Amino acid sequence: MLIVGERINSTREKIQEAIGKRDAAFIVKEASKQLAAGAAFIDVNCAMTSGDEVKDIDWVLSVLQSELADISISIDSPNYHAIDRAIKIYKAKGSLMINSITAEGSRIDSILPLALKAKAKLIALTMDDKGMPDTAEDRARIASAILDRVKKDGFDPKNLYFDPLIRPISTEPEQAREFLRSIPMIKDLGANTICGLSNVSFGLPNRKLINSTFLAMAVYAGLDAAILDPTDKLMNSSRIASLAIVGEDGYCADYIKAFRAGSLI
Ligand code: THG
Repeated sequence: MLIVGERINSTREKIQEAIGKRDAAFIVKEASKQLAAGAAFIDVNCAMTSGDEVKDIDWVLSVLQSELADISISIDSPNYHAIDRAIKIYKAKGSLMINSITAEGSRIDSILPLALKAKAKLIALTMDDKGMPDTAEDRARIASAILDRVKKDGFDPKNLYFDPLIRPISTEPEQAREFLRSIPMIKDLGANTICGLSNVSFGLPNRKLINSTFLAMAVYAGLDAAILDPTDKLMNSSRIASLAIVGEDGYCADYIKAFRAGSLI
């Protein structure tokens, strides 16, 4: 399972502060500890900062790649200009992921050429002009339309990750089930699946328990990648145990290694 570390997000106050103060050491530390905990990509979101997202994402990427020469970055922005700048500034030896497009035509038309040129992976939210779908079938229908569109321009579905968008079970108790049902349907189209987990527990106490249990269920459903905090011990334990249970950890080698390293809960 591909892990995208979520901690460098300007919705977190500490990150907003660090970007505002140009605290390079803090940003590098946030990336390093996520990489050490197993993140393959580091998600970077600068939308809630000074008001100049382009300048801020430029600074964050410069700082990260100057200390971590082979870092892979997920550019978390719907903003064409921020994505364009991030791609231009990125010189590290890893790869890029663009987070994200939707079924909205204008956004695909502008961002898809950037992804193709940068040979980046691409996250597509299963969302259209009508908003977020309720059912698994609607999620798969939107994914199929996006897939047809990106294939037409020669984008390799191997590099496409659909996010079926999880919604809070506190207000919509049927939504986690619809999400989970959509995973195999989308994978059958020939693309990958990804999601952020924290929305599932919105409005509930002890959110980490809900998030990590949901991750286990999503692993069983076949989720290929997740945007999460890899330094969260419960989440990490749940991920490693689930992968062993579904047979994606040969001889439970990663599980045993994590146990010996003391990183399981
Ligand atoms: N799908 C895609 N991209 C996404 C999301 C998604 N990007 C943003 C988000 N969702 C995933 N990233 C984060 C980053 C930080 C936090 C949650 C999700 C976070 N949450 C704590 C909370 O909500 O209480 C705050 C903890 C803290 O402040 O330290 O930090 O779904 N494609």
